[in-house]
Amino acid sequence: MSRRRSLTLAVVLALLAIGIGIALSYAIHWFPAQAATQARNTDRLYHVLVIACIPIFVLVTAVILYSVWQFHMRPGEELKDGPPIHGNTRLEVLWTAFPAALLLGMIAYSFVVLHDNEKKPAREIHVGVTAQQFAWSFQYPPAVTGGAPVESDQLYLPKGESVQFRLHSKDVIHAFWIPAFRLQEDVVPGITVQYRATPDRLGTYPIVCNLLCGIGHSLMRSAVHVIPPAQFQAWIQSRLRAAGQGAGASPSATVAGAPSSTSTAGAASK
Ligand SMILES: [Cu+2]
Repeated sequence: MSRRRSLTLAVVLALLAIGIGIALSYAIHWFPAQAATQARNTDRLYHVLVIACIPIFVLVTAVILYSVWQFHMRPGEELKDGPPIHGNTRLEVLWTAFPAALLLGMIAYSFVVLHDNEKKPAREIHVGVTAQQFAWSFQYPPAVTGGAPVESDQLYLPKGESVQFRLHSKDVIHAFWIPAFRLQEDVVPGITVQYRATPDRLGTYPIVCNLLCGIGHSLMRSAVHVIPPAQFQAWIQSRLRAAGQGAGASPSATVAGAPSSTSTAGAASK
């Protein structure tokens, strides 16, 4: 086969591989459900990066395979040296400038998406997240409950409302991860870490500690329940009532325990 024809064949195969790669990146569902606005932004970013990377991967692989195919040593040439060439300045400028521009573009787009995800919305509620070996607990301050603070071991959030989480650790470093929100943040003892999300899909999704924190690390899981705002208010009210009825109810009494411990909360849990 002439070199021209084999080059055409290589280009056609490369284009085919790019098409298959991009089709696969769409056809396969790589991620869990998207349950927050931030998740949609993050997934779009991921898709753009994958689609930008597929042609690069194919180009590099195609050049390597083409060179192996066309320029390998034939029998009897084992002791021959390659031709003494100086290089190609134009090519070298191109293969430095093009990846640099591409990389800067991807960095700029990532920055914009992450910046958007962390932007302070006009209205948001605050929820405390406390990590300890090996459990999560969630604190709703009076500004959210309209009464005494409420504590829960499951996270309840109203759909469509922005939440700023304030993460604390009582012992070692943990990582607060809600895969459905596509966000993860280290929870470091001694400091308060902030983390924002706007849940926009009803349902129950896992909360995972994603940093090895000790022997019970794999059990350090909880769940986030995204519920309609009215149901969220009902859940808060049921928690306040349960706290009021508790033995020695003090104004600062908090309620911990299974969310289904009262019938109202059970109904609110989905
Ligand atoms: Cu852990």
